Amino acid sequence: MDHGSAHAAPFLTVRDLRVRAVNVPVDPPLQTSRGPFRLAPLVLLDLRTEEGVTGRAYVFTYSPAALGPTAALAANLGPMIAGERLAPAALSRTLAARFQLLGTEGLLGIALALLDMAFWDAAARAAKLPLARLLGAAGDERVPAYASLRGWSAGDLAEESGRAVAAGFRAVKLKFGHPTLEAEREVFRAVRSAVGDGTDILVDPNQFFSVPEAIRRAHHYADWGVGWLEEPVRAGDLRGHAEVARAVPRLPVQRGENDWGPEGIAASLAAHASSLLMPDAMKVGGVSGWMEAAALCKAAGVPMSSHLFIEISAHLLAATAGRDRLEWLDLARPILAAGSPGFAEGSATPGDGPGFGLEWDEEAVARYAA
Ligand code: SMN
Ligand code: MG
Repeated sequence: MDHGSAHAAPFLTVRDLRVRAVNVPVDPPLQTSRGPFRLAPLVLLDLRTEEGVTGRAYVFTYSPAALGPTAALAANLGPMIAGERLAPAALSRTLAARFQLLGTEGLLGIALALLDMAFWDAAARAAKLPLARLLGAAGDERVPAYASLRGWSAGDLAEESGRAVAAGFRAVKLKFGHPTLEAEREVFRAVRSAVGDGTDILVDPNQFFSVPEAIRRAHHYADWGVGWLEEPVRAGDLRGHAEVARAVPRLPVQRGENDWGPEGIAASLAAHASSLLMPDAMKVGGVSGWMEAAALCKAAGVPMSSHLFIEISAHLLAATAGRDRLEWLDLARPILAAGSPGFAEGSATPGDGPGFGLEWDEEAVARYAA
């Protein structure tokens, strides 16, 4: 029997990094209980190899104040890996180990995740495989997606949610954390009347409440039929999340977007902080961190959703055994010429090109250069 070549394909070799910083308009602005996002500060990476394959990825630094420092950190990593063979998980581990004493959370963690995502993109492109297939998926998986809405008022959200359902979404997420429960009841009723009973309505107060207030409101949310309550209290308060989850078992508590690495996900699981988890592809440590976290969630029986980063998250969730839902909040679209997931009948599908398919819209990148 012909076993094909007895030798594996040769590794790519890292040449250098092209790092660019952009402030992309968020239009319409994304409203949260912590204030509006009118700009999405993104660091774009082209990881170039001696073999001519380029891996592409981006990260979101939340604040323009963090944009320059994160871009500088990413650029500083280039000379540390130039000439190295590009084995994605191994190279990420080796690089992270160089910062054991500094610690790999915060902006350095974001820069390391940026490189990890680009490593895996380059490896998949070289293998001529979509990232999902390189990770073992069939590649044609359909990942249920929800529309993460940007509005704040009852009127705006009723209109926005109606458009989302008309576009095919079967679930929407509202930013909550209004000063009064009455205001949230008004918002919920307006959205419910806009989307009908067949659409899940999820809510995300972005860490707005104290534990007692979160429990008080959660009882009402459960009566309304809210699909999940995301980050009701301070993100790092695992015990507080667990208290809310225990107090109102009818209402699934969701968290995870602010957990650093698989270690952060492991801590949440150990604390039984929530019945659902949604790691952020960036903060969890890129593809390598995601796959480790996915194994933890699967073993614990906790369904796993994504946070932002729709392009790579479609591939990651396709390859995630215990997947739940993809958050569709498309911040990078203004600077992309390609790479958006497919969407049909309420589900996202990973692109079928090599890697996870990002191509920059160079004219837009120049326009929004920081
Ligand atoms: C969110 C995250 C990042 C920026 C704005 C809003 C929100 C979400 O927590 O889950 O999308
Ligand atoms: Mg959130």
